[in-house]
Amino acid sequence: MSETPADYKGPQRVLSGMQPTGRLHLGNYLGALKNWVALQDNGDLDCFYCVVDMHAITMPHDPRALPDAVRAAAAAYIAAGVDPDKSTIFAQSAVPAHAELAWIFNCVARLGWLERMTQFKDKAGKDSERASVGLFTYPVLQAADILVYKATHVPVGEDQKQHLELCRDIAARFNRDYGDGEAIFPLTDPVIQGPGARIMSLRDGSAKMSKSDVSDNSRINLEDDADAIARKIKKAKTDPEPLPSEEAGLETRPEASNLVGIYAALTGKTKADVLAEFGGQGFGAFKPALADVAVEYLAPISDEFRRLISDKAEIDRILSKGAEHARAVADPVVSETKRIVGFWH
Ligand code: AQP
Repeated sequence: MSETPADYKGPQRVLSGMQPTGRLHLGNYLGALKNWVALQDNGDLDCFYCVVDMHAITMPHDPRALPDAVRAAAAAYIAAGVDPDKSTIFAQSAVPAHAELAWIFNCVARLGWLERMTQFKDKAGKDSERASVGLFTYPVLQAADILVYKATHVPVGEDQKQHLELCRDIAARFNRDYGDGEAIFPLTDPVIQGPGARIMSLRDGSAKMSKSDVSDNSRINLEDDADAIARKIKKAKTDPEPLPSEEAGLETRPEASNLVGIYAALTGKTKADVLAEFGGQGFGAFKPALADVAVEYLAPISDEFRRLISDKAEIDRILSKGAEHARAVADPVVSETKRIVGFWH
């Protein structure tokens, strides 16, 4: 039996999600959302985009704020171009099949696989004994999120690469243990592409841009206005050297490399193109050019976000409709899986 994706005969589906753990930022957009929209507009793929609120409770959270945070994430998806008439947008917790499949996958994944996950080590910090068990098994739930739709493509940023390898390991192990010669689950392909796949903090070129960074100046939020964007780029950490003319000159300059990468991702150019234009110039010239590009790009997204977020009823309608469709696809997959592992039926 071969376990390659080519073996898998099911429909081509896309699944991805974001945590409602804060305001979505440029890293979330360039690393993932932009590719979500491209895959949706490709036309041949059935796309499922969820707000992963079950993942959000793996860390301390405010239960009163969570429902609105889910609505805000859904509004950001739509403002960024995810079309609820073309893609299924829903809250993860509204589809119980994710949790059911996660339990089965907890019994497929091996402890050693999870112990290698670097995101757990980063998020748990030094006192990992006090981290929730949910944070440890987070990648297993993520595999269930994906495979409960038998998704074949998952557009994510580079930081998710290791989790997607684990998802493939779980699918391969399940297929081998239970498949009887058949690929029950696809070996999902990560879609990680473009200069935006890893956007770094504006305050520290060695840390990724993140919702949970305590400094708001470290990120550009999708809902920031023009003044905030220009101010954050002006304050972004850099070095005193002018920009190099060749990409190799960025290798030891993480902050410069990050800003050039952001410019490239926003303009659809390569880093080499950007350096051909700005090589030899200092940040005094480059930062205002980057701010102009970022403001022009993000203004329609933040305007649309503000319009959508003021209409809670409309967002709830979209989330309810999405959940209904998601359940209709996910429930039969879980029923089939339960039968395969031998549960009473
Ligand atoms: N800096 C980044 N560059 C490129 N892609 C990124 N992603 C996140 N940060 C960057 C991608 O965004 C998607 C959603 O991520 P998530 O909400 O599940 O959580 P995360 O990866 O842990 O993102 P954050 O912003 O750092 O959130 P917190 O602070 O809550 O942990 C994923 O596809 C991710 O790759």
